[in-house]
Amino acid sequence: MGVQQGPAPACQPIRIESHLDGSSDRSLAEDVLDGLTRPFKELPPKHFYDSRGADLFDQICELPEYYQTRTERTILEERADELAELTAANELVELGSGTAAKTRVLLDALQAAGTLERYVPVDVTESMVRGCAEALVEEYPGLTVHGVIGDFERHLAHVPVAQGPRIVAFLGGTIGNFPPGSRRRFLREIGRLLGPEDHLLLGADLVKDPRVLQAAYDDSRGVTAEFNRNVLRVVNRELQAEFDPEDFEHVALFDEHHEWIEMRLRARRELTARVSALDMCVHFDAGEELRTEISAKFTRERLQGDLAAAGMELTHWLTDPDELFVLSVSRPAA
Ligand code: SAH
Ligand code: AVI
Repeated sequence: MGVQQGPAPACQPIRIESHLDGSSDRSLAEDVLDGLTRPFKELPPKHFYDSRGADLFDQICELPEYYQTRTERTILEERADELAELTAANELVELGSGTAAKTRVLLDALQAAGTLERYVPVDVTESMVRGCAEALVEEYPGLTVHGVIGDFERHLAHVPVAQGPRIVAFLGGTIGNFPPGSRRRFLREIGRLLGPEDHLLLGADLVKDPRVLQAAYDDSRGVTAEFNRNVLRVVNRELQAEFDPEDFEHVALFDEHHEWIEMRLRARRELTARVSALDMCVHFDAGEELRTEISAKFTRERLQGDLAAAGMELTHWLTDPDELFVLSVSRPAA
């Protein structure tokens, strides 16, 4: 249930709604119960992002091997004015907004064009939504922020009704973290946030040399390995479990058939860990793996196909000279 934190008369620049209210614990419990009792163990990647996981992700974005963030930022810097003119957007809805670091490039352009009125960040990490709302109303006088703390797979209906031309942004390549079937379903849900004149700005990582991909997910400083193991720390804290994250080795491999990266945690020894909140024990054989994330890589055909299946038409394909990453623009199909 949505809980509005404090009164929010029209003159208040910040309004934050939380839709988690303990349901995030339930969702983790369900995912652990379901994902850790299967023959091939799996957890969804959204559970990486407690505040430590969000910090680790920020560190990943600064790594030399992780080209995605700086490449997307450069594309945005080069094309933001064009996007502002194309969309004439009053508002920017951002899914998985994080620290909104790159978003500022777009907000700057919309402000310079004189159209910017409202920013709507949607993220499962409460501290991210609150922190960026406070920072942005300081940085952009006159901007209102309507933050939605929630799971974008369950709570998109709580995104407020559009107040004018809208951009929905889903940056960073997070669309690649969905498996193909749910990716199309999710894009269809996103389409429901768009009116006929609105635009979707979707960042996606492109297929490339597997060695470049491998290095991006297995960096030399071991930050990605820590990010990967963080999911076990989250399970320990939230569900009173007794995993020792050091019992697990970080594995990142490029699946050439599916053209996606898989991150896994591989048990270094046979072990059994109690999960007290669920009154259960989880057994791993030595070498057994838990899949923690897929990160799909795209070609133009793949993304266009996914968008078309979700009722959207690709209109612009903005990429860097090395074609590492794309910022795609699409609209509801006529
Ligand atoms: N958009 C930022 C952050 C990407 S990291 C960038 O481009 O750098 C992915 C973000 O999505 C994190 O902030 C994480 O908290 C959020 N996230 C992941 N799964 C989510 C879910 N199911 N619902 C809402 N937010 C989610
Ligand atoms: C958020 N998402 C797009 C990142 C990715 O590249 O798939 C998460 C990540 N996993 C390992 N490094 C970064």
